[in-house]
Amino acid sequence: MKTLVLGTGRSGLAVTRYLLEQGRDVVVSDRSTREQVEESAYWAAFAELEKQNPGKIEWALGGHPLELLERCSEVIISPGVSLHVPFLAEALKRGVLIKGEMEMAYLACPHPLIAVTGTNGKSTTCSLLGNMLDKKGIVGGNIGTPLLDQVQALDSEVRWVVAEVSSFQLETVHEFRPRIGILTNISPDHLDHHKDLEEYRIAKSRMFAQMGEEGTAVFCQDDEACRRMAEEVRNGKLPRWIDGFPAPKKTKPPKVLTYSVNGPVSNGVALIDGRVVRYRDGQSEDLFAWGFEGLPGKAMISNGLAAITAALESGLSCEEIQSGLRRFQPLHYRMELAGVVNGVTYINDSKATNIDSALASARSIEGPLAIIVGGKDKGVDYTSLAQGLKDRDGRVFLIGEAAEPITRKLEELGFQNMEQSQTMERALQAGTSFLKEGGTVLLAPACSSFDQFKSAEHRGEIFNDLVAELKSRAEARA
Ligand code: UMA
Ligand code: ADP
Repeated sequence: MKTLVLGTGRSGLAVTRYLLEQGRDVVVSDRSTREQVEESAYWAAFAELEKQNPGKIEWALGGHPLELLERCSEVIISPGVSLHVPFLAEALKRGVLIKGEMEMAYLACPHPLIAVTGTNGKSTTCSLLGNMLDKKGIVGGNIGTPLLDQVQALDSEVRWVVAEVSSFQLETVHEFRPRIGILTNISPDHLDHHKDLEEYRIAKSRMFAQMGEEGTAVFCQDDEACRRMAEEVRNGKLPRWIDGFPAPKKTKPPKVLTYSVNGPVSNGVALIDGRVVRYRDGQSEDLFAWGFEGLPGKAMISNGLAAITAALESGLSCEEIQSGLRRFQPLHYRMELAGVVNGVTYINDSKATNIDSALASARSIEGPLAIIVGGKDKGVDYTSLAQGLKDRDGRVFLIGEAAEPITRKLEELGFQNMEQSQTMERALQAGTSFLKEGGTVLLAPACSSFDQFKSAEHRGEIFNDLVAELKSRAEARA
């Protein structure tokens, strides 16, 4: 029997390479046609693998034919493949084991894992932990680098592996058992992949399903969905398992810690009067003053507290933690200052790919606002976005596939301060003209990017390039 790999992106490539190293025969399948796959960024690497392993890769491109289920004992899927595609629904029915690269990376990893999931703040929290651990840790996973590649090439000083884990990746873990697992928050997202919000929540809960008493589960006390899941973990009553998957082994619940920017917690870390305070069974211990320029605003402080809670649990000293926080450079396309031209500030939050993150960004900006919203429609309800935009009262410039459903919701609320820009270029021009007296043009799309761009990073790059052009034209005129 062969092993079937679904998807020829970054994750599928890492899995194929790993399986070939293990001497396995592999079928690689993608819904894209051979021509499309050959044009992708990863084709050269696949072709090289095929050359080095003659006869070991079989291709099934342009779809996932059902007959493969007769010949393959395992299916390893890429994160972007939904369990609802008909091929996988059939595989589940036939009891074929479906796994993902995160599960394989966990099994291949020689060190304990600190895993971070949540709708927003994953990359920032992981990067902070990477800074704090310094040479003692590496960061990978959903952040952009397949963890399976990384865990096979670790420096000897590494003691901890920090994994950014998406709901897509968590759907297909089985034995996965991080030593420390963090949930930052949950709000509606990815409803084009998951059936509904509860299914999205169930996927996130798989992070904690196999954790035993040697583990620590960390939750944001300020987020309702986190408080609920913390309770479920404490009581050993996580939401139901995915139908067709093996049930988790019964374990004693892990230790539960929480963090808060709003007030004390029972066990964990909180920000109190500008200072970071650790709590153990209600007893407080003052650690250090908060004051880290790279982490402005409540959301970033919350990510900082998540990282501090996990770092303390992994045995790092306050000096190591503060040094990591001090060295933190804001990540690209997350509230990034793209430039200031003729009194207008341009902020690039291309990574605000859901409603909660986009509204948090809009609220954090003071003064006149032109906000660019829209992109690929992920099937979420835009009512809260429309209400939040109305309350913030800036002018809204709509782009992409989701422009229409968002416009409808804004109109239902009687909001009219908006225009259809369709493209990023037009939105930026129109936003700039609107802010003649100064203010902020904010890119906070609340949607993913795949309708008009290759990725959120690509969208961010285009925005920065357009701002750089504006700047050089303004300088040439001056
Ligand atoms: N495909 C199929 N059948 C399907 C669906 C997709 O064959 O039914 C194929 C596509 O044609 C394509 C391939 O699968 O060739 C793409 O796979 P993928 O979408 O999983 O992308 P990868 O390049 O493998 O990258 C994945 C993650 N992508 C997604 O989750 C969508 C990357 O996260 C991750 O960094 C990488 O693995 C390494 O772990 C990106 C992401 O957008 C950054 N994540 C989402 C997010 O952060 O919001 C969850
Ligand atoms: P993720 O990896 O989960 O997408 P990032 O750290 O990359 O998260 O941040 C993405 C966007 O989400 C940021 O641009 C910011 O707008 C928003 N954000 C970050 N952290 C939080 C948080 N804790 N709560 C709400 N929004 C956040």
